[in-house]
Amino acid sequence: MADDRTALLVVDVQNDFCPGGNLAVPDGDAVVPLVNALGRRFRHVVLTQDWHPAGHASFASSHPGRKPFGTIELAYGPQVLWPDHCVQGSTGAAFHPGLDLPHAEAVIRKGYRPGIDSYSGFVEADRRTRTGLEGYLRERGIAKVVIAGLATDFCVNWTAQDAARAGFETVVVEDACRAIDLDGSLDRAWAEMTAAGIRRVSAASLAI
Ligand code: VGL
Ligand code: ZN
Repeated sequence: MADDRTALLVVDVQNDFCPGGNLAVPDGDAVVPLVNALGRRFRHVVLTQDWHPAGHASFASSHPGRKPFGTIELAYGPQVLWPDHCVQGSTGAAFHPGLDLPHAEAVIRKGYRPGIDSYSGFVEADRRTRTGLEGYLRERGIAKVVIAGLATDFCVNWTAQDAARAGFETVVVEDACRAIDLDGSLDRAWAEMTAAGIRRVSAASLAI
């Protein structure tokens, strides 16, 4: 059992990121049993939830003539355009029905400002707007975060990097994550996470 200063951070295990969803991550639902089993090893579990208003700036449909998976320039920099996904209150935005984490203590929603995306659970894509997660974890006395969920190369990667940057000991459980893998983004994500001192483990080898 993990100690009181360690939290499991479950990133975006939502219907739209699972097969049949609007932005399905290949094999995304395969993380559900692993995340559930991991959850039983932690006293403290926190979830993130991608939570966009209709017409969000990250949706290709909000930019006439643009297609999903292209890139545009927004005020804060380049933005990948996605299919409409995780619209507030929709079934797609709901957690996967198989997720079984009744003791989860907080849900941090992100990406709810119409003009700002947020892959990270900590800081939105403008790199200024904070979700409150860092303050929440600090106030709770958390020093170490173990991260699992979707997608490895986007929300898991950005969340892990911001966790490490904020000074949390950061571990990513590789087999409890699945990737979108857009133009080599998965290899890049692991290179970035490794360079940031983030530990990459399997659920079986995780020592907590
Ligand atoms: C995500 C793309 C857009 C993710 C969220 O959870 O990785 N990816 N919104
Ligand atoms: Zn999103």
